[in-house]
Amino acid sequence: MTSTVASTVAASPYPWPYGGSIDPTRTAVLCVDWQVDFCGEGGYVHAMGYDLALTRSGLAPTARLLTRVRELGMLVIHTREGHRPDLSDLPANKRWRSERAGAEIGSVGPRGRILVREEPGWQIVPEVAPLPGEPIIDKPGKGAFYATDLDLVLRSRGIDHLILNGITTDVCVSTTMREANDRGYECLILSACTGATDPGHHAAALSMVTMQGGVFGAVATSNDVLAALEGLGGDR
Ligand code: C5J
Repeated sequence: MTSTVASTVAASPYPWPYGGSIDPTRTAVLCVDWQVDFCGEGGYVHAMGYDLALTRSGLAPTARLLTRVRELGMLVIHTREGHRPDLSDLPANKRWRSERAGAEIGSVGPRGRILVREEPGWQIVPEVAPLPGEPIIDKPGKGAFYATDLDLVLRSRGIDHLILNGITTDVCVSTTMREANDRGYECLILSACTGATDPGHHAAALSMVTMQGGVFGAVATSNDVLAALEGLGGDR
């Protein structure tokens, strides 16, 4: 039996979605770049010398959230950052900056060619792997709307609310949220289901969302979302 309890997330700086309840037919969970290159041994982030615990911390809460939203039949979408094997979609400045950081995109590392499509490092990690039928958006940039058909996929399914998780908070998740916000999507970012290579940048990226009354949307925990989803009922 469907509950009549309002399914609103206790988010900051406003309850989300504002003035209403989560509509599972208009809301997608967007999983950004949970790839070996960003959170796995021998990947891009590891090669740059960062602590993988920081980018892996969101995996367990994200997996729990995915279990529940899939039970409810909500749309789950995944993104992957990566380039064509011939690197023809890799801007020169992105390449030389990665080289300066000690992990040149396209070079061969322990998990194959760094940030190149189809390589082991480019794969999504098993903890939050896509299920058959879930859309996967391959993107050459940081934002998931740039040079992709994400907007078309979302609009074709009537989605106008996004719940964002993934890595890294301050780069690809943040860029994607800003792009989505400019396109009119109402966004919620999940604090413990994201992570960055620097905890200060993670905190700052979340804090920036909440300024000016929620300039890019709202912030919540996955537990807040799970509590709100209880109000939707559905099989357990
Ligand atoms: C980065 C990403 N950090 N997925 N990519 O280069 O955030």
